Amino acid sequence: MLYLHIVFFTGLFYQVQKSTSWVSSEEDLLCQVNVIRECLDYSLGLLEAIESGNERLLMKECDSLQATINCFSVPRCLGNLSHSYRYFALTAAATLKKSKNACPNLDFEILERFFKKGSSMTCVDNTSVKDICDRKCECQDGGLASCYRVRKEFTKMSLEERTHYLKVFKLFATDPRYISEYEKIGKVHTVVPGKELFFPWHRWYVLTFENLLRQIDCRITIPYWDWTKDAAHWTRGSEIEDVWNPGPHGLGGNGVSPFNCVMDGSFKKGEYSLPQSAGGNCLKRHFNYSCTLRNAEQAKEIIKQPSYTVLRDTIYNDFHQTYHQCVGATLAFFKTAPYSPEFWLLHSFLDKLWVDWKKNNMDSKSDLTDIKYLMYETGHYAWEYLDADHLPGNVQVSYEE
Ligand SMILES: [Cu+2]
Repeated sequence: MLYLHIVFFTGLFYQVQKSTSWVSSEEDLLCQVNVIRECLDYSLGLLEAIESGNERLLMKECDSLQATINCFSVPRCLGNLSHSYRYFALTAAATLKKSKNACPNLDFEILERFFKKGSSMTCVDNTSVKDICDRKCECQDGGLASCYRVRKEFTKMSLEERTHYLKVFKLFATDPRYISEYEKIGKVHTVVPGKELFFPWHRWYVLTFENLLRQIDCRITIPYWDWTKDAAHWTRGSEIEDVWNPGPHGLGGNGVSPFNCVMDGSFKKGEYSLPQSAGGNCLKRHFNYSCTLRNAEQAKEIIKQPSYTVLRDTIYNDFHQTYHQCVGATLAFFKTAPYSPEFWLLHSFLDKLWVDWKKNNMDSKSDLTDIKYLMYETGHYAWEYLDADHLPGNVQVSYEE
């Protein structure tokens, strides 16, 4: 009986391996192939055991099957191809668990949620629902439409959510599988476009970085930090919700002399360092305690006034440059700034201010539509990034207040 099951799974496995016709885009296919390759890597022994049909060998592979299940349990891409592999792992696990109690301790509940969620996706029209990748979608004609990635304010996220985000960030920044991608995306910032392309270029940059993190876990979005709400205490790390808190949900605090290395939190010296091409040093901060960051009143004012040029210049000089300089050290230099986690919280926030301004000033025009050359290093034109509701790759982004 067990043997028959095995033949069935092996058949399914090869069939699934060949079919790629469901896949929607090239990027998605790449994501799915990566997931499948990585997750099945844990089960190479299992696959061999399946092919050999040796039951005893198979029983020995319970742990590797569990590792595969755990790997498939993290959603990383939307497509049906990885869905089929999940199904494969789930059925294999269920069968082994049943067959003579081969692997009685297998836990696949976490994987089952994909299939439960899948079947409950027949949603009620005109309500909103979250998809597997946590995108907020509208229900239209019984299906999902208009799915948004939701970026959240960092200090309002739950501590678990923050910890998870930082864990994925750090995995991307330090794991040998991803580190070259991390280095590459940071290097793009060596030459930054001038003020003119400030908003669209950084929108591309944040989105591209977000896409990379979403290949590790597709529920991730880049949070923003609205420091203007509490500008007077921007250096504080003592409260549990503070950005600079030393806990696993925080970025750690100011650097310590003589070298200004960060010595606490998830990115402390010894646990995280910059890529070799950016100096290979510890993450450094050198808070300027006499700095005054812009406050909520000033933020409100700037997004109300109608001139795009005024918005851009004020955000660039008074919000952006100031923050880079006040935090100092790693964040103060083009070449190293993107290798600090605070860089992404900052640029996500500035992008939100642009979104908010646009909501308030629907009729205002920028000169960005007329730029005929591609934005540096991006392969895209500025006008492709003017609307957060319609971004390249069929992406829609919104910011939660
Ligand atoms: Cu910047």
